[in-house]
Amino acid sequence: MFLPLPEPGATPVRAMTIAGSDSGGGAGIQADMRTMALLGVHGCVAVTAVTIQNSLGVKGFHEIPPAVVAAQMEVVITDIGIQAAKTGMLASAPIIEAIAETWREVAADVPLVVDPVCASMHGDPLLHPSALDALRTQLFPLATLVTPNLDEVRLLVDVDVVDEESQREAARKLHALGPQWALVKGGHLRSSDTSTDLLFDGTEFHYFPVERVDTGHDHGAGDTLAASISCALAHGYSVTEAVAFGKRWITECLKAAYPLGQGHGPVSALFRLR
Ligand code: PXL
Repeated sequence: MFLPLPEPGATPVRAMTIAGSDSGGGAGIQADMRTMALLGVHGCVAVTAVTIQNSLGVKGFHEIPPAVVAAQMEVVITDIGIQAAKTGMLASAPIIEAIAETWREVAADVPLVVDPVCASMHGDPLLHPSALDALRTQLFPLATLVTPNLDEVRLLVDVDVVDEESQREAARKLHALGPQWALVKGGHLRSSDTSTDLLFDGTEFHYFPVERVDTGHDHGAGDTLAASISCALAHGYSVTEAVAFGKRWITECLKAAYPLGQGHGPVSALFRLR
């Protein structure tokens, strides 16, 4: 369940989140940093957008200029150094292009988890529709792993995942866009008590059945899963090991989810403090 912790005073393993800020603290950068910290990983940040949101939804967002996103990445990666990164909300095509260009220049060999965030759980858009192509053509080919949810799968490769066969078809189509691995979540498939995620490397299908946790509070679940996978990759785990680890972590975070405000509460990594 946990990753090796650093000794006090020793420099921890570092991971970077390239993502948006959630003013409500449940998702985005705030969720990523919480998971990184509670797994003993030093989290670094390239902020892409500042959302104005609470538990009821996203009221709007302010985009960070692409050059500022790129500069955050560059100064951190060339000084502090990172062993893995993840992307979340990227907002626009110019931001995605700046991230991809910088990644190719300074981090080409670092494991990268791309969580292709398109909308909030309330359906509020977090990515301009015109940016889908940049995601597919610029960022996916750089990814070690992509982790779309089923709505994102539909937008990206036009597959409705309703059963195991369509889940495999989605994995094949996502993999064809260039990432080394594609994870197709089974979280929204309602046919069984377990949720089975499918991981594909272009050759073999790997299945990850996990206990389904029914909670009304799952804000930040996708972010937390991708962040925990990036932490395990930063520690040198293989992709299959890192996904297995991430599934265990998000299951515990879902069990610990709590109500917040008048709407949806977040998944919680805080269980780790007990
Ligand atoms: O959970 C996806 C997500 C990612 N990043 C930010 C968000 C959300 C969902 O609301 O606000 C900033």
